[in-house]
Amino acid sequence: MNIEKIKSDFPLLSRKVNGKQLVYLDSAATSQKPKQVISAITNYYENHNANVHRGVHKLSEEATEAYEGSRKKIADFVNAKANEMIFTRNATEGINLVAQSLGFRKGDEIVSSVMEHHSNIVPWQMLKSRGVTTRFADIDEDGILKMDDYENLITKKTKLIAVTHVSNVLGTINNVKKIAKIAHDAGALLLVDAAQSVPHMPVDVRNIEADFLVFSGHKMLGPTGIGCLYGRSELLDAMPPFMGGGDMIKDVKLEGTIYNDVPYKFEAGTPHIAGAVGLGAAVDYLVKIGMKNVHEHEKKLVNFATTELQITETYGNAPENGGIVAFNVHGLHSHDVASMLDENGIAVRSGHHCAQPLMKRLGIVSAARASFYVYNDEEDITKLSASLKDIINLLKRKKVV
Ligand code: 7TS
Repeated sequence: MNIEKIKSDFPLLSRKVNGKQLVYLDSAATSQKPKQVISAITNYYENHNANVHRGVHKLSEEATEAYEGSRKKIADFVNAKANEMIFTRNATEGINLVAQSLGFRKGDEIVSSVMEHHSNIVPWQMLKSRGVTTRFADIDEDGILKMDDYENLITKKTKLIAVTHVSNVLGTINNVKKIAKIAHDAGALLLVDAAQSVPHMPVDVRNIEADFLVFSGHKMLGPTGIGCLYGRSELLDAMPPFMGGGDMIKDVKLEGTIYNDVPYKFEAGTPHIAGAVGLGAAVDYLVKIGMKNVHEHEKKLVNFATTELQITETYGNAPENGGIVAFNVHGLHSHDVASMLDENGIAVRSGHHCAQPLMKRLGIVSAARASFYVYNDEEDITKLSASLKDIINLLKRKKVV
């Protein structure tokens, strides 16, 4: 991978922050966008903009072709079929769609885990009002999910296991294929939160045997406001729609409505057409680099960062890590660390990372986090560790630590 060349595709990466060259290490929150994605969106609005699936006029045909072409491209990217790929706003909406439409009933059980993002906890907890119970698998000291816990928590009543493919804090890559087997052996379904995996490594929904899988476009070089839910056809066919309105119908009479086929049944209203086009361009960009190369590149970066950041306290020690390192400087709140790094133009996230139960499990209130992508290199990490060393030294001199 030619990182210099890749970096030059991202206009924002050339800007300065606080008078310093920007070092962007917050791609787990959202990635930057290459000019290829930005120009695909501009080109769509300048030359093809119209509503989809409605008119027979030329522009509407072109917009529909662009929208459906992107769906096919994105489906291929994770080895799904186009009609198994529903456009949502983001990963969060995909999880909520399944929670609301899968038909959970009183007495049903769900198994989530302590390492989930809130979006893979709260939608399940919200089903409590329907009499649904959610239990949580634990992690070990290395930040790896305890497989025994799944065996112990799963019962005849378990309808679904919901698990993240890659932790947005620890970076742990979970063995979701193994969890799929545990779920299926018990007659339960598996939902994989792939928000941190699809952007960074090859993901094949058939190989991991996921029944549902969600991800967000904005974390994979695409625009905000567009994401995807993959679902096995027979499951999606049997599920009622999440929202009603235009485009999700075949026939509407005042007496009742016949719904459209999947995926349209789940896409009520005018969709984010430009977003889908932008995400399609992002997938083209990633395919050109090759997802194996992306993963290998990030593995190298995370190994380098783990060594460099030994001056701090880091969390998680899984052998397979998806390009994320969370850390704390002793005696300092992560927001203060992130603010000091920002003064040097270094962008890292701080706080609870929408994973408060995980923070509690780790015995901390917050952490700083560096997350890597295709445009990062070892020099970015060296700048981070040099700044951290300065912070530590400075504060030691002031005897704050
Ligand atoms: N699941 C995981 C594992 C995530 O990391 C995130 C976002 C989501 C779901 C939700 O994605 P959304 O696009 O629907 O909001 N994670 C983060 C993060 O780590 N920092 O900011 C957002």
